[in-house]
Order: sequence, then structure tokens, then C-alpha cells
Amino acid sequence: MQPPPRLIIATRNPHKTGEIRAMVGDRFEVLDATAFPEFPEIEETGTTFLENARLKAEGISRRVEGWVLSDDSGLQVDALGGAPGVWSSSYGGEEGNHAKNNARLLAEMAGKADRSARFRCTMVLARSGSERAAFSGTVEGRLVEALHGDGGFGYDPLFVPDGHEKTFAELGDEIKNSLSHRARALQQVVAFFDGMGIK
Ligand code: ITT
Repeated sequence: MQPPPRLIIATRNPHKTGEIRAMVGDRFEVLDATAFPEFPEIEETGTTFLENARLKAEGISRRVEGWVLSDDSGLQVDALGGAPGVWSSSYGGEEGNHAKNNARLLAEMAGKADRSARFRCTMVLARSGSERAAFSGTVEGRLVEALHGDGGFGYDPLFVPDGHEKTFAELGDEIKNSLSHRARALQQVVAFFDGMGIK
């Protein structure tokens, strides 16, 4: 039997890698940038999810053989004009500090009647330093007024997806991975590989 193809995720966020690994099962051997400590940090200088996803996928794929997949994602809140958006990771003032990000979001949303929001995920597939395809997925929902649940990561304790009454952090991995922005983008990635005959 052939070993599964290798898919390198251009991220240092272990939660993203964990979700992607759980979603693709045995289909790919999933690694991420933490397996390559010598890789430099890719600066996310873009102003859109697509630009940043491209920077990450192309930057990493210049340094490693095989398929590289990036994930640039974030939360868009209607009452905040789409913020935190591309800046979701550092909204609270410190890169990757989820507690501070959630605290700021709760403060900005205090008293707001419109709680609608969506998660967006843009993925870029690259090889040998150049983009081969891009995909995007969203999940609509609303923000609650206090943190609920301890599953998932990031803004999950504040986000209730449409069709549910609990936050992603309460619903757990299986439900989140069946309908999340990341799941919806990743389904298209898998279909792309199917179309290329890569099994
Ligand atoms: P890499 O750039 O290394 O991939 P990162 O976490 O900095 O890791 P992004 O720049 O794409 O990645 O920022 C994504 C942020 O958006 C993340 O830190 C969370 O704050 C939020 N986010 C994205 N997907 C999420 C999810 O599924 N659940 C909760 N929050 C999420």
C-alpha cells in the first residue's frame, strides 16, 4: 500500500493543525511548520485573508518539497464593521492571546443589539513557491454575552453557529468540524485533490 501524500500546513497554530488532521483522517500525513523549526516566521503583511494565506503558503513552500496548505482565518462582526477580521489573532493587543482577544470583543460588543458574526477561512495550496489554488469557507452565527465552554480555541466560547443554541466551545470538535469555516474550505481542498487524482 502507498503511504498517504504529505500535506504541510503553513501554520504554527496547533489548534488549526489538529482540526485539519482530524478532518482529513488517514487521507494525508499532516505536518505543520512546527516540524521545521528552522523556517523563519512569515510576516502577515497583507490586508485580506487571501493575501496573508498566499504569503504563508508560498513562503513555506519555497523551503520544503510537496504540497503546502495555509489557513488564514478570523471572525467578522457586523456591528463592528467587520472587525476583528484579518487582525483577529492580535485584537486584544497581544498576538495569539485568546483570553485578551475575547475580553476586548466582549467589551466592544457591550450593549450592541446586532450580534451577528461569521468566521471566515481562506486556504491557499502552493507548491515550489507558487500558489496552485485558493479556497474559502464561512460559517454564519451570533455572539453571546459571556464565555461558554472550553473546547476549540480562539473566539469559539463566544460564537454560536446558525442552527445551534450552544457555542463552538460547547458543541465540541465533531460538530465544529462538520460545519466550520475551516471544514468548508477544507472540503474544497479535498475535492481539488480528488480532481487531480491524488488519493
Ligand atoms: P498562523 O498564522 O500560524 O496560521 P494564527 O492563529 O496567527 O496562526 P491567523 O493569522 O489566521 O492565524 O489568525 C486566526 C485567528 O482568528 C485565531 O488566532 C483566532 O483568534 C481566530 N480564529 C480563526 N479560526 C478560528 C476558529 O475556528 N475558532 C475560533 N477562533 C478562530
